[in-house]
Amino acid sequence: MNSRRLLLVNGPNLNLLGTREPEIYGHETLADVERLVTETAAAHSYEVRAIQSNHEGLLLDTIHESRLDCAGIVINPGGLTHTSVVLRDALSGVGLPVAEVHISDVMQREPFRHHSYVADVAIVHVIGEGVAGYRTATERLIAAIEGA
Ligand code: CA2
Repeated sequence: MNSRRLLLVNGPNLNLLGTREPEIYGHETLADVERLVTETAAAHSYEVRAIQSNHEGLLLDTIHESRLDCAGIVINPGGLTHTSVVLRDALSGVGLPVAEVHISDVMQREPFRHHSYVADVAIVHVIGEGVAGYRTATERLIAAIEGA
């Protein structure tokens, strides 16, 4: 296992970041998110493998493969947060430390966004800090990996 690589997962529709609904998700793009996490991790000598997909199975396959060469997972599961037992099982199954990020404050939105299937398999939760929350999540995850 490469202990200095993180997997960054962005789920369905997050490829649309920066193109619509800026009042909820801001103006930054998915590329900005991936750059932010990559730079944050690099400051701690970690590299990042980034995936965004609108296909649940591809997300599961990528998470499964990460168990071989990653030290942890930063994930914004998008809408799968609120629906997907299989995503939760994949994260639980690989056994890596997980940081869950949400750009918006899901607890202040519709009731169906209040429950997360991922929350109790994640050790870090960052909600409602905008895109900057990915930096917070990455730093907290690395601190946890390193036992700080
Ligand atoms: O706040 C978050 O980060 C969410 O995970 C985003 C998901 C939503 O289903 C969750 O409840 C909360 C939606 C991602 C879609 O992102 C878009 C971005 C720009 C334009 C349209 C969709």
